[in-house]
Amino acid sequence: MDIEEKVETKYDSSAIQVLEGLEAVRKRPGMYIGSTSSRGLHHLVWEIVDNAIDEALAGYCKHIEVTINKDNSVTVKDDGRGIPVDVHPKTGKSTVETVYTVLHAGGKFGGGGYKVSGGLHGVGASVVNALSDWVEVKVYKNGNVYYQRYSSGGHPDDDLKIIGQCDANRTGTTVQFKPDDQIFTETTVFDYDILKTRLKELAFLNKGLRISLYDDREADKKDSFCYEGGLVEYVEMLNKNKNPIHDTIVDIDGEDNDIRVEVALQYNETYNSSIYSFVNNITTPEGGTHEDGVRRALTRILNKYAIGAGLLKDKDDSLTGDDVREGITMIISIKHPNPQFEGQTKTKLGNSEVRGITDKIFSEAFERFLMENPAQAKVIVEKSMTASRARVAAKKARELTRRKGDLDITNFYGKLSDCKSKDASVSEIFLVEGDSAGGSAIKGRDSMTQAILPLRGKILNVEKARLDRALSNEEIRTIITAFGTGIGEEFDLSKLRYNKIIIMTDADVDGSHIRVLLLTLFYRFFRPIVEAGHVYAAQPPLFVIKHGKTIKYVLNEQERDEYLASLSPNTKYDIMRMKGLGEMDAEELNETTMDINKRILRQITVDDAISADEVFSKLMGEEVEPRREFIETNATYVENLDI
Ligand code: 0RA
Repeated sequence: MDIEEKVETKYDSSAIQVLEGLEAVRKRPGMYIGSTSSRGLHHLVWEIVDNAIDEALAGYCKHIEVTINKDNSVTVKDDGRGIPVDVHPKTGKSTVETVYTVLHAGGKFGGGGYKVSGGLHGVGASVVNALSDWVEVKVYKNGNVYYQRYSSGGHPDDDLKIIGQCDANRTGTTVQFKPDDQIFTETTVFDYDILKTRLKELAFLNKGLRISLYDDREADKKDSFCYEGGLVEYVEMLNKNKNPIHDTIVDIDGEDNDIRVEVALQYNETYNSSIYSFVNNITTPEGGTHEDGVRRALTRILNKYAIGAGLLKDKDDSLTGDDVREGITMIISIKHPNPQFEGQTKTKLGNSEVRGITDKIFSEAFERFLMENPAQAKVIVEKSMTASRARVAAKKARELTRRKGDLDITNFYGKLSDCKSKDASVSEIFLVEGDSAGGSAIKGRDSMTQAILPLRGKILNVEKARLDRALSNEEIRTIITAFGTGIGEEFDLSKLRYNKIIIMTDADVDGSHIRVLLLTLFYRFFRPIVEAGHVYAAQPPLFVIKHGKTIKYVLNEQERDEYLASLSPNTKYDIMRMKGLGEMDAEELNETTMDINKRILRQITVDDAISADEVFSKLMGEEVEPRREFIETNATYVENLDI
């Protein structure tokens, strides 16, 4: 084969540069994949899957199969055209080798590809190679099976070679890689559920594409996702436990200037808005121009419709953005050849031309939907008008709260034992279950930096309540006042008075319930506080082990057993199950749960906003059955709700 001859002659200085490139990746893996933790490990899979998704977007790949192998390597197989095997003009090596060994070669190979996936991280297959113990690539095309292997961080074992024949019609690429345990020192074990969640999402976002996942470490563990309806089926799933108020899910799919715009939406009985947007299959939690265009159009079109239908007479009564978003579940997904990301976490779309494009595509299609479905249009507009009336009422309630807050200052400060420091960056607030634990916490705290707010009753379930009703709940008002951020339109994260908000509840069912209610409140009404990582759960210990002068607190049975096993065999010890927080005295509470040098806090993170939304609507919504089912199958998950 002439490929090999050319490769031989060119295998000189450029080869050395290539290896230097991959060496740079190994020196600073975090710069390329974010981290070398479990998250970074899974990132490797996304890099490879993204390439196959690109091939699907180009219209050539129908099925992507991901397998976690017994040795914790991963195989990604696609039925696309196969990576080109000819010599790449720039590198003088096969395109396959170029893709796997030249940094940032992704996208630039081959011709005419509509490369849109990745985008945000899309660092390419060569990074995966650099961070792998070994990689094997097989390309099926021209009736041949081409093969190349790389090892020790990306060095080709040999050139690309034909190792066999295949059906003349068969095309595709199969990549298998084993992450390097010298790089991924924390873990090299892939998590089935992490892969499953994202692959399912990718299947929703790319209608008609089948994505299968297999786990060869366990018998019969597999899932396969394919959604002909795409985003419509996604919205259908999200609204499953939220009682939709109209039948047809609005389905919008258009293209303008090489920008593909897809939107699906449906209103439900809740008062929350669940809007999720994506650019090139990547979630954009900070929104951006694509989301702006759709939001703007939604408000304009519903106002126009309400006026046309004679429902809105006075211009002063115009529906606001918040009004028309109450109870909406909407997914916006655009595919852009050249996205520009900005914002703190680089997850906000900045391309200004997109705003007008999504506005136009959305408004035309949504207006047509309203005209063609007058009964459903009426239900939607009436929902927005009710929201509008409630908004006016809530504003009055808020004004009342504010005034009451001023008058009632003694009452408020009677409940909150604030910290002395006014510096939010060092201050923290404990939300403590019950007055008795609250009392001990007040005695056991560091009063300079730790504020205590004892919670008496059960917190209102805000999943079933609108802002105005939430505001009439005393506990919730106290929390809002303590946080200092305001709520709703007036919310301002920079006014948060504490760097850490620590939920301190017992390690039992009641405690979990209160924790979930608080998390629901934060997630629905103070989401930026959660997203910015300010919310924590205290972890009171379950056992105390005493031997000699040593007192050891442990969190669970496993830690207890490990600690006991670590003691020398003839240690004479006492072990006690800790009682509830309320039964600990101030010193014990400080020692086990509050002292910043000894305590263990669990940060509540929102890795995946859509999953969190699903969890809350299942846990807190109207329907009892899904809640029971969810708690039964996810008992431990509920105990450790890390959304
Ligand atoms: C560019 C051009 C061609 C195929 C591909 C890229 C391609 C890349 C990857 C990466 C993973 N799977 C892939 N499948 C296809 C077309 C080449 C041709 O028509 O010969």
